[in-house]
Amino acid sequence: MSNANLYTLFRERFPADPEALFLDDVGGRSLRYADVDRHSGRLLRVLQQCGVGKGDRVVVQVDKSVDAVSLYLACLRAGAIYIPLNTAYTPAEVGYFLSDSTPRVFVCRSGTEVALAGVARTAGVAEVLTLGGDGSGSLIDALREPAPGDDVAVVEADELAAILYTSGTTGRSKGAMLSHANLASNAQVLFEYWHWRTDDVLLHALPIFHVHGLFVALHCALLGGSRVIFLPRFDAATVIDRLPQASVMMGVPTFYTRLLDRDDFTADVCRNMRLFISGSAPLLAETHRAFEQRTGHRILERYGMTEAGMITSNPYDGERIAGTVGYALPGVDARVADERGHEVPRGETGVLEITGPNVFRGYWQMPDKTAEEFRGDGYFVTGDIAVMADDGRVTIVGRAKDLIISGGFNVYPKEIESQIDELPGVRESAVIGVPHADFGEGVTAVVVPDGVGVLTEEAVIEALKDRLARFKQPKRVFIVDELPRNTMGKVQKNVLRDTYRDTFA
Ligand code: MLC
Ligand code: AMP
Repeated sequence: MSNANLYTLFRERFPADPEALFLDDVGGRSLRYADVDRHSGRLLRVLQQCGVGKGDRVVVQVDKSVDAVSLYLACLRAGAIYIPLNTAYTPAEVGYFLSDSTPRVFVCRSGTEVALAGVARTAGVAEVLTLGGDGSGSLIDALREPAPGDDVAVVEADELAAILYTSGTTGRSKGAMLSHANLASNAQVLFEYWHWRTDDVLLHALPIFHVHGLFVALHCALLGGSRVIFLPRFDAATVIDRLPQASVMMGVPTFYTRLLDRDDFTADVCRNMRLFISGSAPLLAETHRAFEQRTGHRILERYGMTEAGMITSNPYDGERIAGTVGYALPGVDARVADERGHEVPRGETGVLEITGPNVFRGYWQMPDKTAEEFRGDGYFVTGDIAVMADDGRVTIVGRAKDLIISGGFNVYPKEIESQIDELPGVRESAVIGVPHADFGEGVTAVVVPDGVGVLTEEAVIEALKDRLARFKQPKRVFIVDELPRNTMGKVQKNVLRDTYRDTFA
């Protein structure tokens, strides 16, 4: 029987050269392809000793590192379900994910295990480990102990490899279930579509708890047996320093605007680059133009989401048109539809719906929510408003879902509004995204006090500190007498967006 485990696909393609580097240079540590099996095999053994087997969840909230990548690969090999969490999440937020996913093991950053022990216990998590090399309970310390496992669990194509949480319009995060086949098919398509080469060198500055940095970037590199310059985070000066050694970079639009803000970002710095890719949020046409003027490179913009990996892409050889996200990827079928799921004529606006081998298996333990977001004929409703040209080229023109994207991170207003509405002195609130030169959209709250006591911007921001990850916290809070409403009593967020559009100008 053949094994659909994604790890076997990667392993088949590791380069023969024992010196070939996979991860290069994060904090001075590297990982050769020749060592990937052994390194992930040791972590595999530790996971197995903790009782992790097929279908068990492993929740991971750790800093970006060589070991973190090995832990992901170890989970694949165990047939376990990998659940990465944004390192910015507060203990309160982590508690929700642990209770919802009920993992066998939770791996956190060393130094946070005490703060997180309480929420882990409440969620009934048996093992809390760290990757830290600090003694007790650390996976890294265990690394020195066990002989590496060399097994790779046999899985069916539809078995789950990962659950990635994505917030919802109801304010409650949903776990998108992704199978080995979802991930493998998308990786193989992108590898071909973007003409990946084995001698490509990927500059990797994205976080590895989201689709973009974890799957899109790392999977392409693994399929190529390519080298990855693995930076702990995006820092424009470091990126400029390392770009001359790279041939491919992937980033969110903020990466590109921050690079353009610097005089030392020049065409010469990009002399060995083959491809710059942007996604996760809309890239402004003006950024696309400025980037080409400065470097001679036309950024290739693609579009995707947690539930489906990559969906459309501008072509590698054909025209990369600013402001568009290109064509449905091979194997993906996309249509623009009205609110009943009927396809609208080309050139007209509607919601983008998709099917394909990349589309997820549903939301973890939310069958009703899953059913709501699929049409009867199997198309998944993305919630993005799009127009499709006669030749199939897609332009994203808006969002049907109430979502803010700040620096490539999604923020669902409902979640923030619920937190603000619970604060003493608040009657109600509305959270909007308004243009922000650095983050694309800046989270902004408009709050109506309850008339008892005095409510200030500072007090609201302070009160949210322990409740919400920093990137979700409003960068500005406006206190107003009332919110604009339509005749149905619904808050008019478009009016608010207009009123506050120059907040970060
Ligand atoms: C950090 N902060 C943010 C923020 N990131 N605030 C709003 N939005 C963000 N994205 C906070 C910091 O905590 C800090 O708070 C302050 O803002 C300024 O921080 P900074 O030093 O300027 O931020 P930095 O650490 O440089 O991070 C910015 C960034 C990062 C853009 C490099 O956010 C990032 O790497 N984003 C990539 C997100 C991503 O990978 N998305 C892919 C999702 S997958 P304070 O209080 O300290 O001042 C997906 C599917 C698809 O969407 O299609 O790809
Ligand atoms: P996430 O849930 O983090 O995966 O975010 C997915 C959402 O990001 C999509 O539904 C889109 O709204 C948005 N997105 C991703 N790529 C692009 C892009 N190139 N242009 C516009 N929006 C994008």
